[in-house]
Amino acid sequence: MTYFDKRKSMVESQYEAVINKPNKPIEGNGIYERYENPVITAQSVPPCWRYDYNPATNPFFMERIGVNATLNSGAIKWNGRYVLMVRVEGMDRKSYFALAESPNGIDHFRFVGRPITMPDTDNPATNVYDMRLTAHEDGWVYGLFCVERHDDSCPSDLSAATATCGIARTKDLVNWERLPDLKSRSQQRNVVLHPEFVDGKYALYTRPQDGFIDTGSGGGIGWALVDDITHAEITDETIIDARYYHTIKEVKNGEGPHPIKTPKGWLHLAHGVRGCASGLRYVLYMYMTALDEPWRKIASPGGYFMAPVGEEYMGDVMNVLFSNGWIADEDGMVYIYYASSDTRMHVATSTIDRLVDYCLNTPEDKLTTTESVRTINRLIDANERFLGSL
Ligand code: M1P
Repeated sequence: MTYFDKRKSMVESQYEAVINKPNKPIEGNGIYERYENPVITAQSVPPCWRYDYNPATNPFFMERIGVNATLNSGAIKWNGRYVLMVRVEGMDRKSYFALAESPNGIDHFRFVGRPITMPDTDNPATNVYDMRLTAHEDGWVYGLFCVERHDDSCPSDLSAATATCGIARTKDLVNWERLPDLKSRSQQRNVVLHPEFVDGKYALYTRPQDGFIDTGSGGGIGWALVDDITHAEITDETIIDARYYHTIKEVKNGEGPHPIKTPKGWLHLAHGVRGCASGLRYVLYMYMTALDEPWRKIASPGGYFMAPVGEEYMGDVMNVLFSNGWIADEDGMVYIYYASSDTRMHVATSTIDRLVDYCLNTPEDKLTTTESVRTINRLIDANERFLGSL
């Protein structure tokens, strides 16, 4: 066997082992279950996307095009399969979108076809990432994503960048029609399309921000109606989930995937960011809005829903959980796809009933220590009925 053949067979068997590794739940806090293994990592990317298979041009069977990370993925149930629109980040720092699918939503995720060729607009992007998938009632599946370009108004600053919302739509997840980018007075990242028309218009969850990283005066998650998605422009924007001092979303927040409709309201998953000595800390939180007024908050469970644990703390950007994809099955199961530390994809499972219960019955953050202690005492008082004097 040649060196080339040995390496090829080793790489291929390692790849198959990664793809076929079974997953199982490891934690139950009553709200959701985490799973033992990530669902997608850089090693899940097919060898034929990374290796030159010609022994004449690649005698050492070297990896030619490396993958740095697989992260922030949109999600959709498609033809009975659990499909992720994965943000694959190459070793060259450029992200691209690629589809991976699984028969059960928790393991055996396999990339299919090729990386997505996303058409550019007249103003080409340097980088695109973090697609939110929405099967809209107009019959299209939309992908809204962040488009990053150098900020040419600061020619001497190599790190100056702008964030804009890119919009594309598809009927098959593979071939995409690119629409003009969202027009907005501010920069925008984490923009999400609501799945239904509201007052006959397209509805967006937005995240106005002053700069590429800083949200600055952008007060939180916004809401805007758009007449024409093929020339989308934000004219009015109202903040529906504000940031607050000394909370998990003090520095910034952003809508995750589009909300899930339940008989009791819309379930929202979002990320909140706060600063600490080691940098920024990204956690996931939830809130609910009214069924007939998806911009009106009706529940706001205090604190975070999920924060990094164990190896989730470590990766390219430490102390980060981020989610832009979840799937609600008809039987009420919910698959929450989240990335840890901008490096790998995981799944957690729950049910609509449990998530609604979590949102409606978890006490709110009343913003001070005194109020937090009061809330705990109210719980202990109520428990005395069952446990005797406490
Ligand atoms: O590095 C953490 C996340 O930072 C950004 O999110 P936000 O705009 O809310 O700060 C995004 O670049 C996201 O991709 C990344 O995971």
